[in-house]
Amino acid sequence: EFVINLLKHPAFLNDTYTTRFIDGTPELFAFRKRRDRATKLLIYLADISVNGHPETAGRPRPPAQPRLPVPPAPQGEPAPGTKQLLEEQGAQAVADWMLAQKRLLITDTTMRDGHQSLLATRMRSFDMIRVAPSYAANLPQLFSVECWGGATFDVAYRFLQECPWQRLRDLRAAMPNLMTQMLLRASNGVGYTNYPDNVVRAFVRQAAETGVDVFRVFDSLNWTPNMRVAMEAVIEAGKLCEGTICYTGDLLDPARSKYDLQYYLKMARELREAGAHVLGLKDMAGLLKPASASLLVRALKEEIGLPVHFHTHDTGGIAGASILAAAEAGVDAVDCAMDALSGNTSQPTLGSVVEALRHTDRDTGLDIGAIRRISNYWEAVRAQYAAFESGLQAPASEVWLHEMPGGQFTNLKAQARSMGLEERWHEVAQAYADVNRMFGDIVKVTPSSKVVGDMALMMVAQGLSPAQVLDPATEVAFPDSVVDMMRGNLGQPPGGWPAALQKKVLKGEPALTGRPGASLPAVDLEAARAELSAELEGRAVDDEDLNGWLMYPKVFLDYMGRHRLYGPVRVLPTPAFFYGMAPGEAISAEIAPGKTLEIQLLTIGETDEAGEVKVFFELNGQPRVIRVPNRK
Ligand code: BTN
Ligand code: 3PY
Ligand code: ZN
Repeated sequence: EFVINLLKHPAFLNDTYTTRFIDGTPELFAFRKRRDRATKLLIYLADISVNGHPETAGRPRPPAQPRLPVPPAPQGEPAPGTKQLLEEQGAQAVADWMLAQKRLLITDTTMRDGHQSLLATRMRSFDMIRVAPSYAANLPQLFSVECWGGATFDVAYRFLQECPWQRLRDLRAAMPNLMTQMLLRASNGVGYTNYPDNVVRAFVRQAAETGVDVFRVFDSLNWTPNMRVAMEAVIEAGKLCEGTICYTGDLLDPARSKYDLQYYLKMARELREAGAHVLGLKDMAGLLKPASASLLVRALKEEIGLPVHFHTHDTGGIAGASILAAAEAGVDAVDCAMDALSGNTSQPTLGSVVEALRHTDRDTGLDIGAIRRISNYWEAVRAQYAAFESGLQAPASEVWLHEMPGGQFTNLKAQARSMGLEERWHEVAQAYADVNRMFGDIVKVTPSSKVVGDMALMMVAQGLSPAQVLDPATEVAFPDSVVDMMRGNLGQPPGGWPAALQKKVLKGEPALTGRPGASLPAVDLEAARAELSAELEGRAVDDEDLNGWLMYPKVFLDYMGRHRLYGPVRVLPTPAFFYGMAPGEAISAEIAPGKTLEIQLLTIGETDEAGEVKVFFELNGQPRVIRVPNRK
């Protein structure tokens, strides 16, 4: 039986402060008032039903008669899995066990990279937590479930109005036999720039305590000195440290010799020396072709001796072949996404990899029927997120031109759309490739990929050619992120930054060549806690909130402000959260274990002279009227 901790912050009933967000809304909300959680949810539902959700306006809508997502029934109690091995014997034992397996081990990425790469990271905890018990009971042979980190952390606070820590805690509890996995950007934490060492350490400690078992640690420039603080913290916490190589370039192309086999082997040795239990091979853009996968995996297995865990994206349409080549070459584990959230910029198709290896010596041992039933659930979930689909219709070999990470592709496309550049997408792709060359051919993965994307969009928007950017006589207003990276604030690429461009960007200012964390002063964590508590008008600040605020101060405070106003919106079903309710519609929302609200929207009134609308509900059988401003 799984107790899902649905309410982490019951103390929020104590309503005493307002925020910038509320400042931006009409007078109705501009006074301080104590309201109970149910009323807050009704205010949210009334507001969205009248005004729509800002994120779904003008976007495609789910089908009118959608199939409801019903998670498959858990078949019996969850059998012991990798989580028990980790708890009972430790991280090294997990690595040894991996090496001893004949079968190909599989990580399911649906709850992290799958939706990050297909649905702009917008999947809500509600849809994950419901199916997690089915994973535990029906797929106990999974190596791990990637469900945290990367972009999910700030998107949870920023766009989904939910606490990422609570998501982790709830998933952890619902899958007691499976290792949870996160993506950690080393010194960049789950953010976009380097943080002080003690902030990185505190974050890792908290993530381990709240529920992460496997940490995939990478650096956006493949600079191992910048990975050690995070890796050491993982090891100290007793969790599995996957020291990770990001793959870029083309292993077999003599013209791209910067990233040749020796480059990867050298990095792998450094990661082993830094204490990695497992070697991650992260092909974030999906560039590793089958023949290269075979060569690289074989070499890493022979020379390094650590288990190898391969991650790729199907943007070019042949990543399944790379997975099978890697499996043939002896890779220990691979990442796949459940069928309904796989393919294109996401991971290769989990069920198809399982089928391809059935009755071979790398048979995964996973139950294909269980996979299909879970995928059917995800298919119905995905339909509810129609607003966040990228519109990408097919895989494309263009990925080998631009080399954009799968997790960035749809995002950059949305950014291009918002700048009116969607029709010029192929120019953006070419500019992205040009910027990479100007920057010296770098690893492009968050956050370095964002810098390249910012620069590419700027060049297309302003009609700047690479020659103009490089010309010392042409004035160029570089994006802040470019200046920051050239200052050395993300660390050093192999061979340093191209000197002439760096000089132009920095206008003669000096650049850092050491590790940023070595010169960033440590944050006094208790003073920070006191400062945050003061910002929250004296509310007690726990370690999770403190770590959230240290990563994203403004995003966190905005989240807290909205939480005060709207309450625990994460308990709302996804269609109600994104589209509100239609007259006559009814939903249930479990605001605490065993405490369920039955909410029916009866009618929406006319807008009065004050510009307000009365929305009539029935809450647990009792009539309730909520007034909200009509902002349309
Ligand atoms: C977001 O910040 O976009 C997600 C949280 C929900 C914000 C609510 S939706 C109704 C109201 N109108 C807005 O523009 N924002 C809030
Ligand atoms: C992230 O850092 O969010 C990524 O997915 C990188 O691939
Ligand atoms: Zn990825």
